[in-house]
Amino acid sequence: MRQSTVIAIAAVTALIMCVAIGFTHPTVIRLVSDRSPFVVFQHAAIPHDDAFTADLIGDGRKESFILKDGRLTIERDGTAVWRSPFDWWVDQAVVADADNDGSPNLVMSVWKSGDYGPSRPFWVSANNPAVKNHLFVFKWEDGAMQAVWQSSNLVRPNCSIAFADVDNDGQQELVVTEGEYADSNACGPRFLAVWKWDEWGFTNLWRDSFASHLRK
Ligand SMILES: [Ca+2]
Ligand SMILES: [Ca+2]
Repeated sequence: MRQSTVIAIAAVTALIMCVAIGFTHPTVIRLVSDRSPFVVFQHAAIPHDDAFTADLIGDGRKESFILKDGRLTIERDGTAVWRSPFDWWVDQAVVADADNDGSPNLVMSVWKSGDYGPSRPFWVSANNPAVKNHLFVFKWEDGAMQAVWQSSNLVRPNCSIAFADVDNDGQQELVVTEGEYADSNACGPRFLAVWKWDEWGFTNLWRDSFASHLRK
């Protein structure tokens, strides 16, 4: 999708779950772009902990996804079928068809490094340059979780991730707010960006300052 294609779309809506520390009540902020067709509703300031259901396995039954203290647990009938590794801090998890192959993916925003312990929140190591944000794409296949794609250190951390068909082409795009590693304790959104799966990994389609698209 090129910028010209994006501009041609009349109105598009996406949901962004913006993760911010220190807030307990979600705030709905309408983001309207003057320079792009993206109309984004930001469900801001949710706690890191989260719980939702989705059918990742693809058999028509929904699994439970419980994100607590940086670890994601997937349960089925009350039994854990997968847990994120101890040395990941999972900031956010969503189930969406990230690679547009028709099957659901588990997509996680993960903070990790080689030198922080299994239970330490990422902000404790915020000054450690080795702690970086990653985007991981997995799928459930052959009875187990399989990695589809795992980013190296992201240039900018994702504060929030969401998938939506923002250009109405029938395929999902990844819509993110991006912060800066220098923002230590909370990932403050600096940029709004749209990415698309491109054979192997995501290609950036569009990025602009977050503030320029914010209108309460
Ligand atoms: Ca998929
Ligand atoms: Ca699309």
